[in-house]
Amino acid sequence: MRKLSLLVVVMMAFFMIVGCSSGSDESASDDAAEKTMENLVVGYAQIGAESEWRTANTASIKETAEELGVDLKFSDAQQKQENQIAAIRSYIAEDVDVIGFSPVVETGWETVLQEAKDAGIPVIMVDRRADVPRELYATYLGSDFVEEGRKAGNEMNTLLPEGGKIVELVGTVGSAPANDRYSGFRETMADNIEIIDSQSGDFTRAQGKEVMEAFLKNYGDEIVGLYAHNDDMAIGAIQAIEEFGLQPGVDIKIVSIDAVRGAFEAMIDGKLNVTVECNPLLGPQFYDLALRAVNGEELPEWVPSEESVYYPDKAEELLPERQY
Ligand code: GYE
Repeated sequence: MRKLSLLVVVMMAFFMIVGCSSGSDESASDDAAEKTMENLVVGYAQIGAESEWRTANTASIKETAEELGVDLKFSDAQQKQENQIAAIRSYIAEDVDVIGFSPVVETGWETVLQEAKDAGIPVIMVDRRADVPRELYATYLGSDFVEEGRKAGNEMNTLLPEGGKIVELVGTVGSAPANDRYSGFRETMADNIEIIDSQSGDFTRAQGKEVMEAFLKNYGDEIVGLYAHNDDMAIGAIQAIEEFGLQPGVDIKIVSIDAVRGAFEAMIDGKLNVTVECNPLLGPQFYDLALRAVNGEELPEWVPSEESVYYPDKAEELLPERQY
């Protein structure tokens, strides 16, 4: 009798262990199951709110998350790399499924990206690129900034067939778009055009205005052209040019990049000559790539976004269709 009850106890214990382990097998296979948008947790380390472009980009990231039912943790680094690094670290600590970020500058990301990799969290670079080894990120989604610079250079050549002296408002120092728009422009710029000064306006209207004021103070009406790395700096500069008593778009030809609504309005007013498009509506492509990365798919090194160039003659017609 005692033997029998011992056997029963042993058998019960056996079945309990098997039962438990098969239960944990199930949850293990749950973990390995394909993620969907509805159970995807994303940490997104945004740069800041420096321009109209960025505002549209943030809206696209947030609105698309809502539409898809993605759980989004979002942070704004106020244009500071240390804040972005801290945000990425907090997403690693929270064990999110995937991290998206727009590196404010190109260098200085290896350590934190290695931490994400060690934690098994894929990282997608959005809009701006960092200069890091390929194994530290899943993919880069963004524009061809060098090509944008080349297009801007060609536009300046057309606007100034006689050549002349121009000034340049550079974006955030050390950022991928500033570096690439700087070099792309110089690839196509005609020999009769001379860049007499080039300073950063940090991609903001306020600094674009301030730097243009200094340019005008130093060179006055010698300046026949302005190349601005984004529309916001061009819009700030337009104000400075008007306050100086010159006509923007006429006395000083202006080429900028982004194609935000403010640029279309300036073109309608005849104050901006050309804007080269840089598409900020990256939300849908970002979540698609994020989900694929989490589900273990190998992604291409770079997923480029499509863009165009816009002129004053179509600005009025196109403005109502612009989403940013
Ligand atoms: O052109 C500028 C913004 O990284 C492409 O950042 C982006 C740039 C954009 O502040 O307006």
